[in-house]
Amino acid sequence: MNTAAKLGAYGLGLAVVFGGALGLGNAVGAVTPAPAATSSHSAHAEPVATTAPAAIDTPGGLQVSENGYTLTPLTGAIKPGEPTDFRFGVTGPGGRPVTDYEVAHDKKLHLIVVSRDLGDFQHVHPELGADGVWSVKLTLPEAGAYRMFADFKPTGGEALTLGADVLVAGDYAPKALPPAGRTATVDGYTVELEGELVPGRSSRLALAVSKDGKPVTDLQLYLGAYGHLVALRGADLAYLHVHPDGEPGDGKTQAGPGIVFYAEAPSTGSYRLFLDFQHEDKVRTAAFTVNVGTAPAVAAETTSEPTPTKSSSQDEHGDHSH
Ligand SMILES: [Cu+2]
Repeated sequence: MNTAAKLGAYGLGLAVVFGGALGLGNAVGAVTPAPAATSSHSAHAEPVATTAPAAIDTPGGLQVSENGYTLTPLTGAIKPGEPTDFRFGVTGPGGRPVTDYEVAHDKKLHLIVVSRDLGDFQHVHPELGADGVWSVKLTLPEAGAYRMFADFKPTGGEALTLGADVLVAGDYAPKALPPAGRTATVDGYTVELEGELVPGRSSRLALAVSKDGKPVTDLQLYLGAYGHLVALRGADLAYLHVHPDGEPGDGKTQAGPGIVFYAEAPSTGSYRLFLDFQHEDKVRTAAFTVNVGTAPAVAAETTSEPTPTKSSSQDEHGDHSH
């Protein structure tokens, strides 16, 4: 079987397994090899006019510097559980501090800080000083490693998510990722997840919010939307590209119970999804673990006994500084 035929068969397989709403055309397009990978030494892929979806770039959040923009943490030692004046800057091409940003989802910059084991999640909005230094009061609850993600679009530049590690001194006891599941609870709310993450492709995720068994249909706007979804890959905290389906005021986007997103999982693996939503004047975060793809055969053979589960360590944080 030649390569094209193999790819074709693969495409067909994908269409059968995942094809539902996407259709065969899409599925085949997704595996059409991009002509970029040639023997040429040039790192510059020519812009290619093609109907095939572009290959997924390196996910965000894994680099402290990208496209000439560099994230510079400025905070010194951080103690667990103590409020910190968390500060950082972004420099642009030429090394100058970036002071002009475009507003996206109501803010010039979104800062996500998660513990490395994904047990703690915070989504906050720092203040920008005239000198280009961002600052926000932040409490990192426990010792260990954290990743900060700065999600922003410099004026005149591309949207970026830069990532940097943040360390908190002390004894560190990492927790396992909570087991995969389609239901998360937070503050008396239940959120159900529908849809699958598909490696290498954008796919639809629908989240439905209910309280006391009743669908919530009066979600409040938070940062211009009824929900915000952050998705991170467990093994390296790659920050997935997520965009909402529709927007409030377009005549079809409802204030719940359903909130729909399109998300791109760059590979198989375990992911943690964090949904921020606002109801009754409070922002809450529901979190899910999602496994994408199948576990290696070796692992499957050795897991005849149930994995020890820490019962719902879904310690969600509603603390959002706005
Ligand atoms: Cu934000």
